[in-house]
Amino acid sequence: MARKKIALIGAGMIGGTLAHLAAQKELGDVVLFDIAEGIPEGKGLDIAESSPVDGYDSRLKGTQDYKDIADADVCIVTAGVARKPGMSRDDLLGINLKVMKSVGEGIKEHAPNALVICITNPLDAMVWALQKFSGLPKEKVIGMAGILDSARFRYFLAEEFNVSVESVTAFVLGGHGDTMVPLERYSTVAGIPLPDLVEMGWTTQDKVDSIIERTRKGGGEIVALLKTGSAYYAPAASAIQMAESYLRDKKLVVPCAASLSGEYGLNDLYVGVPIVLGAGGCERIVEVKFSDEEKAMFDNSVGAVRELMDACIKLDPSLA
Ligand code: A3D
Repeated sequence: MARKKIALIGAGMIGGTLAHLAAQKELGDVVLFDIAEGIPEGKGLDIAESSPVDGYDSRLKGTQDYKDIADADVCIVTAGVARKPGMSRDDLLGINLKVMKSVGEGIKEHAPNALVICITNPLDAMVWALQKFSGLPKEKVIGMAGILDSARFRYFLAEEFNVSVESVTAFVLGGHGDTMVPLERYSTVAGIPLPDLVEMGWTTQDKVDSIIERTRKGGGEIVALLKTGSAYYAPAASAIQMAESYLRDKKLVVPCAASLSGEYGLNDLYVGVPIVLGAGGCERIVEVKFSDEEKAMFDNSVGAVRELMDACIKLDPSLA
């Protein structure tokens, strides 16, 4: 069987990390595409030169030509600009919307059968625009945010309980931003929900509340530390898990930004919800029952996503 092909659109901090992980895991051959000359070629060659040491067989190629992504099985999009201290994800909208247009057209022409995973911020609005610009089926265009936000929540909880990160499951839904919705009832240690753990004296509600607040601001915490850009190791690992679930038809149930068509009472909108991610792309959207308080948080988050979509439509009326 021929190797799969992974196209990375954007070869910056996340793109380079994605290339390294995809090659190490032998997910397929990797094409790094970027408008910056030399960067994708240099990163591709550097990673390829580590392959004899690490013992993996993936070919890597850097390029500025969309023709090289031809017939990719997966395209992971990080093209655009990242946050610097003092910037919100929404500040990126104007620049990155234009980037989504050119990327969408490139994918449409050269890799129309790919699964497209968008990472570029502001995530929910950008993946929505990318689907429209590319014209690919909605189930084949999804956004990475929920796995990362949930991973941050899981990591902080595992630290608090002094247990393995693998024993902690967590659920963060809604838009990727300060309005994201971490769900306590669906977050567990070995199946025991967080509210029960509070009752059992493992932690206090105050601690849980501060962990939720830290999770909401998790991206900003890294931006403030790095000063020159935003997180890239954990975002790349999260997107690679999505690519792997698709390529190996694992059907992981993971929170992703997915296009809703009636689920949660919403239409023509991307927001973070649990999905079954398999060979068909987004194969199923899981509709979680919300409490009144959770529903209010989710609605608030959806409102924030809609505002960003409206801002996109103002800039590019073809999206309406
Ligand atoms: P960075 O290292 O700046 O890489 C972006 C790359 O995109 C650069 O190499 C640019 O040259 C390239 N680029 C710009 N315009 C184009 C274009 N038209 N076509 C192709 N390439 C282009 O950023 P990064 O890798 O750190 O972050 C990439 C994006 O991911 C940013 O928008 C971040 O805000 C976003 N991000 C999202 C999350 C989520 O959880 C959703 C987390 C972290 C970062």
